[in-house]
Amino acid sequence: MKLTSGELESGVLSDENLESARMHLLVRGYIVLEGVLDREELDGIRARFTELLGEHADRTDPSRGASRYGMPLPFTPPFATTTVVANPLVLGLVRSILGDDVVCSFFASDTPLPGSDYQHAHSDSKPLFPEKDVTVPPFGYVVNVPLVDFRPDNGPLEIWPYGTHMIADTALIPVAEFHDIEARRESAVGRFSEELGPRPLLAEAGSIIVRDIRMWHRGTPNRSTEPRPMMSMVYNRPWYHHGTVEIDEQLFGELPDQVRTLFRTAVLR
Ligand SMILES: O=C(O)CCC(=O)C(=O)O
Repeated sequence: MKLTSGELESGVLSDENLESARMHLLVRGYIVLEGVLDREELDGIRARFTELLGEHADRTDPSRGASRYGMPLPFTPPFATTTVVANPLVLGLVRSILGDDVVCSFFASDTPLPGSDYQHAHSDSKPLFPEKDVTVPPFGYVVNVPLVDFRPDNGPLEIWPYGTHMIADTALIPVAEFHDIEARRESAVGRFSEELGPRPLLAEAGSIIVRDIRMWHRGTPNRSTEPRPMMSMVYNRPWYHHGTVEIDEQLFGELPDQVRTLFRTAVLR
């Protein structure tokens, strides 16, 4: 969704764009807000990210399939700025569906390196009520910040935006597990996900992707020569937790109110 300069400056979506973005999230399960972060801020984030990823990859094996790193991020600038973690455009949209009391319970990143492979289609959350085939209203959104353009050749995220976030049959929900990746591809759900066909999510750096935590998606092979870094956060209703965000206690006390509120369930160190 292209935003007007007025929306970008005020941090408030017009009534029309808010309604449209909400419909995209509710029906298709995702929306891309274009041009939210400026180049200068992105350059700073990417530069520090590249240093951290190099150190991380030297001491850790890939955690999300071949040559694909899920790397935690320190809750400090240049990553944890108000623009990134409490972006008013993103929060306005997310709160309009999840309620004003959302929390952020996950702060990390996903990076396929050259040599990465397809993941199997997966949802980022387990069924909330595994004993019942029920679908419930949205309870969490993943917010992804591409730090480079997502191009067809550099391992863009692929998504199944056909209502896969609203599937009620718990047997059909492919939860993210990467130890049995091949078996899952051969499963009925794996075959069906191929038949249905995913869509590459091409997005320019500076865009922010908001997607229902349940929507099927997968990582794809990065065939370029550079990493394809992306920040990943989860905003959710306060009773759901996706992970643990760790924040330095002193820094937490100094955060602007709107950020501290969002991270009120963080573990202070
Ligand atoms: O790296 C990506 O593009 C997607 C990663 C992902 O979905 C995952 O590891 O759960």
